[in-house]
Amino acid sequence: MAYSRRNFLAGSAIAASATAVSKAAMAALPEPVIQNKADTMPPLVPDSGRPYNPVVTLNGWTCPWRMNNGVKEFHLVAEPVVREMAPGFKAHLWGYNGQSPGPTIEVVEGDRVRLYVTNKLPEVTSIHWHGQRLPNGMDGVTGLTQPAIAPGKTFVYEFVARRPGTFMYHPHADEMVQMAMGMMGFWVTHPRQKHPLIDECQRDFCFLLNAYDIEPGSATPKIMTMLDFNLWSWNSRIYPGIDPLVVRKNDKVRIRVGNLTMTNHPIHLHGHEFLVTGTDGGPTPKSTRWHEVTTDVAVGQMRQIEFLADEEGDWAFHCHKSHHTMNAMGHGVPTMIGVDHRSVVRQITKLVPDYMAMSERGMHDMTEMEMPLPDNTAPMMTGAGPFGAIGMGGMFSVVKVRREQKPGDYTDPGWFKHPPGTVASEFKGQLASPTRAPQAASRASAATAPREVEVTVRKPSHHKH
Ligand SMILES: [Cu+2]
Repeated sequence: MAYSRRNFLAGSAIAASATAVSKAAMAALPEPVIQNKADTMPPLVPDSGRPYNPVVTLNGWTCPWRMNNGVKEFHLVAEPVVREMAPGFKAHLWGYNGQSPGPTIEVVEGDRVRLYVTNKLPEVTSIHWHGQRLPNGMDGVTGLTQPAIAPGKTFVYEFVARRPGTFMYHPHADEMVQMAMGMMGFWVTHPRQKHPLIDECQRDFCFLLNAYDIEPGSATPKIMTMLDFNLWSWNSRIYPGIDPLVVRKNDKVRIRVGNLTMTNHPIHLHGHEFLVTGTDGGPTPKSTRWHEVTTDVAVGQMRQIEFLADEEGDWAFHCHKSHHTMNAMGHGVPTMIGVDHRSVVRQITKLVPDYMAMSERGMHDMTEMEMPLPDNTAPMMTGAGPFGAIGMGGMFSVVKVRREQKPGDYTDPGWFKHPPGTVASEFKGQLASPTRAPQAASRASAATAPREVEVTVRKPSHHKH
């Protein structure tokens, strides 16, 4: 669907912001465009400047710009925001233009870009344009290349987007706090003309990996957390709050991922192999590309993957660290698999009637449990699929490949309707009893045979030992 900027503005509940900066001062600036929803907005087809095939930001949007004498002008407002991380769960974050992450900046190689940054936070900030070639004084490092942007002040950055690729932006002032609070955004520089290393794609998605530590029942991240985050998110959304990546069968698909968490994320796609076609340094030489189904994105890195979506279905797409596909879990939960703790539960239930014993059979039961949760808390593992509970949270989504999807249509087609006979199902025939492998001859002698030890009970253990 070809959305003009007018349609985009009309259809996306955007409002001009009433800023603390004086009206006269703001008159010269492009009006900041504020977003108040966490929906995935349709691609913003450029209505000025060089043409390009725009990206789709997962649960996000692209920042509209103003052309001023050949310069593309953007206006970012750093401010406290309320981000709906999943339906029913709102976090009090810091971000840009009403959301966290901020809007995606899309420009074309060779564009001169002017970015106004207004600080409406209670403390100083700055923006670093992660990965860009630019004059040193535009690099955004507080104290090193510029003075900090004080609350209420607006700074202007200007440089030429010199190389095409996938980039990010984030503060370089009180970074630990400001990034833990959600301040970050995506940046895509499209090639100016046909590029030998950049293929045309029909779908081009982007999102940032981020993480928060928000205690169940509260709304503000704990900014001192370094490792034990409990919300692993894509664009400050957690599954099932992350939209599906909807594509038409046989579309060439590009997905751009940037990592601004404190750990690496092996990003895994089901049903297809992809090539890593771009990194932080831009497009990769063709001789360095090989097919994979998982690519690790380290802290501060960007990765760009591409594949031909030629297999219809609902394909899982997720971080392969299994703790990163869960929500708001306490890490102090002991492992109870194999432990018969029924008698203990009976004792505790006398004291605490609502007490729920966890998972002596594994944790899948948690997905179907109607457990009372504190207000403003996302369930730990969730998502209802056509066959029952999906049992996923956090960094998980679905790539939906459909034959009947119209070109450029991103609306969710619902669950895949599998052709008859193509779904795994219960076997109802006669089962043969298993044949055990015979003992090796050298082990037969009683003198040399190791004493068989069978471990039956794993003691409740703690994550931190
Ligand atoms: Cu991960």
